[in-house]
Amino acid sequence: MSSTSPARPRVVVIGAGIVGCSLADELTARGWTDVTVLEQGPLPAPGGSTSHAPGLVFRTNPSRTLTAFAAYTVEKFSALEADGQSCFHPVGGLELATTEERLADLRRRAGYAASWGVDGEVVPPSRCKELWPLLDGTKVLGGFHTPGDGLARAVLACRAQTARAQARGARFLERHTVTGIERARGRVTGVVTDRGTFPADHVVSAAGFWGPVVGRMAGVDVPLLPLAHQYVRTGPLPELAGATAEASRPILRFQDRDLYVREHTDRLGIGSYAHRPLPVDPFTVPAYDEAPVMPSSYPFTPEDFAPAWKDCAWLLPALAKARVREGFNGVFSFTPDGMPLLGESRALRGFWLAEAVWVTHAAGAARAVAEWMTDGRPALDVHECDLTRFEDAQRSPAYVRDRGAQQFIEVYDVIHPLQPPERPRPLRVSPFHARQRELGAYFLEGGGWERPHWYEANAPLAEGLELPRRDAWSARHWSPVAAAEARATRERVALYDMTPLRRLEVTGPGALAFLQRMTTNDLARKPGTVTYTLLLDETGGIRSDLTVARLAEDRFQIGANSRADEDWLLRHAPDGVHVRDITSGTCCVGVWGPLARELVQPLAPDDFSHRAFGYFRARETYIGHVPVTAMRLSYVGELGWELYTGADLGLRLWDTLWEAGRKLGAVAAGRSAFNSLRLEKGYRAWGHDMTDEHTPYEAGLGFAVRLDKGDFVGREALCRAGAPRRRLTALLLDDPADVVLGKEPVSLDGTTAGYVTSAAYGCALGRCVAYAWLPPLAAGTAVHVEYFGRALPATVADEPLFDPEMSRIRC
Ligand code: FAD
Ligand code: THG
Repeated sequence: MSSTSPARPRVVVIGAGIVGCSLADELTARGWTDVTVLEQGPLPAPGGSTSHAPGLVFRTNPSRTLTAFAAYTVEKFSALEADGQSCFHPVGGLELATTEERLADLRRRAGYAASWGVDGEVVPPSRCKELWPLLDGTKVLGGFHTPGDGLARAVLACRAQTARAQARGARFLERHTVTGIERARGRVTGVVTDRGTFPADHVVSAAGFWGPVVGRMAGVDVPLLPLAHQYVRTGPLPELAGATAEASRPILRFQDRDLYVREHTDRLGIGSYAHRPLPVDPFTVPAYDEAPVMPSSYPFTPEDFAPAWKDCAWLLPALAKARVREGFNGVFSFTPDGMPLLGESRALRGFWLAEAVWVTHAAGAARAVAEWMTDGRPALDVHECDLTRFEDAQRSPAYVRDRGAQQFIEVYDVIHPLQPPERPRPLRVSPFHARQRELGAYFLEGGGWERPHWYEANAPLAEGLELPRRDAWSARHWSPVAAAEARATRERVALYDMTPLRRLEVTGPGALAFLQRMTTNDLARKPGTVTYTLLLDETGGIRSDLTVARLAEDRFQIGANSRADEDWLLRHAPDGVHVRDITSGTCCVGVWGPLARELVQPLAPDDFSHRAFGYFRARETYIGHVPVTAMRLSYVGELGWELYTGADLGLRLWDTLWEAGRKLGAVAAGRSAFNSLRLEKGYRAWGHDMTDEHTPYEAGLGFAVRLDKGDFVGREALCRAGAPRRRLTALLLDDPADVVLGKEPVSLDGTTAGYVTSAAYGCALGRCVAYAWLPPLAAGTAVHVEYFGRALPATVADEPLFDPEMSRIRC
């Protein structure tokens, strides 16, 4: 919470959909009772997406955060009622497979469910038919049954939460249209409506797909695209005659055809994502009184639904005699990555977003925002939802449109964790891009950057390499060439494009004091040193891990992770300390391997010997004609340097290194080798292996904390922390032929005890390395990692797995 907020701040929430109502409930439950919810439509069904949502809640999601949000929605709404009716109807969920690929995907989803604590099981066609007698059992190959999923009664849940919040003092004002946001000195001060102005210390936009409209009033980007999605109800089905319950069968997903189905007593409701994207301009949505039905409901376009109907009748033969009785094109939000937009704007303090949230995730997302506002941070890691996460190049209207539409198209597709977006590509390229293409780079994408995962030019090196055969899934976006590149790095030397590594420059007379206060390690060392350090929050949770190079008394270069790092530093920076992201204008090559010194030394005017240029040292020097900042460190665990220069000189730098490397057998190597090497060495990747839910001690990063250096953010919490109850644990898969990819459940004595964070085949180890969150376990403990329903044996290992003496780096 910002220090300028009073003890009982005045909060205005814009929008009384499921998100706004849930938020009012969560805030008032935490004692922030001065809450006013402003809603342009009539209550309790004001005409937004919530007003007509069929309310299917499937909790299982590749994102642990979204699954936790959904689990809380189920838990909360199950305990809520209005008019004697529960706000959640636990009919269960059933996802169907009609193809082998989908069936395999359901097994993988069952793995996510187990990892995140959702009860579910993959069942045979006979059980699917038993659960859903209307199915043509011959069409399905199996299903994923989750008994705890079901139907949220969204409008009822709005009413129940409104009543609770009102009882604690909140006001809900219908037919108040917000037209402006008032501000002074970078903070919100009030909200203007057509019926007067409401002073506020905090304003939350929970305006659903109107988010961009409210965002514009506040001068805050809200990167979401409203899209229409078709939903129909059939007439009564004779097969369901006599039904009295609203629904009694599990909610169904038929993802192979982009459809879902629920019962409405003796009828079925069918939702379709099978049609073309139907974008809606949020600035031209009619007001409630002008809308034919309601603002979020557009006229049904039957031609878009025709193929979906045929597909549904194929699966549910009873539909052959039925027809669509009513349908509409309902509007809701899609973001470029399909995740919600949560958090406070830095440019306009006190202005929060709680947008692009499904009913499924509404209670959980609202709780997270309420915790964030009242406690300063959500209990759960929400970095995937953080509104700061998009790069500048990912905020253009064109990008939001392209990616939003693609999210709609792919909503039910089987998506590989490495699958890059189709469009817009290429967006960001490093200065070495032309050379990478010449070398046959296999590009994937991250943060808008084209990132080589391996280079086909290295294919000859993979010949004769003995590698275990991979299953089709783990073979996707992978090549044996990556293993050859990893080996070349360990045996000779390789060039890695590190340009996408985020770089921040921190300057000014107070820069050292500021960074000392913000991070855990001691940075008060002489210019020319690099320090590995952590950004913590007040509770001791890891917000990021950084390298900080002191290049001059008052000038630091930081190697960072997400955009949130810059945001966090900027929020805390005192006057006179400047924080600037320099990533775009600069580039970086990592030169790593036992021959790295032989490669670099002849090109440099300075002494690159171990004595003259030690480990974790930095200096400004030259590589041939190119001025560089050289830092001696290596995320892959080999001797070598990160060489930074301006983007304009990047190609020259690459070519110079490449030419010099020829006689040493240097290769260009990609992300795939990089990831494998860093896991062998035990280097954590923030956002995957650890987040702000974890302390440095749990994550095995206690060595980067200097409690005796003076106060820093998070220190007090660390001093109070007891012995870790869980640890980031290194596992080695027992069978050299087994590989896993990440997020798989790990079981101990037959019970799920944790989950894999990241994993890769380690060439030097000849096994797959997997890091996992587990209770503290002794090295040698036997566990199992579940992969597509198979229990793969694995063993807890001592860290680091590779080169524990550091003999390869400190030489
Ligand atoms: P909304 O419900 O749209 O609420 C936003 C409110 O803000 C509106 O009431 C609006 O009037 C108000 N507002 C906007 N601008 C202003 C202003 N300037 N001043 C005052 N008030 C303003 N999700 C699921 O989880 N499961 C499903 O099965 C499901 N099915 C769906 C089916 C259809 C056909 C559609 C369209 C959506 C479906 N969704 C489903 C998505 C879900 O409905 C939405 O994601 C969710 O309801 C969004 O809730 P919200 O509170 O953010 O937005
Ligand atoms: N390079 C640079 N900055 C970075 C990364 C990088 N910042 C973000 C991320 N990657 C940080 N991650 C690590 C992880 C481990 C190490 C460096 C960056 C590392 N650790 C050594 C170890 O643990 O043995 C040394 C630690 C120490 O001596 O304190 O090298 O890739 N520029």
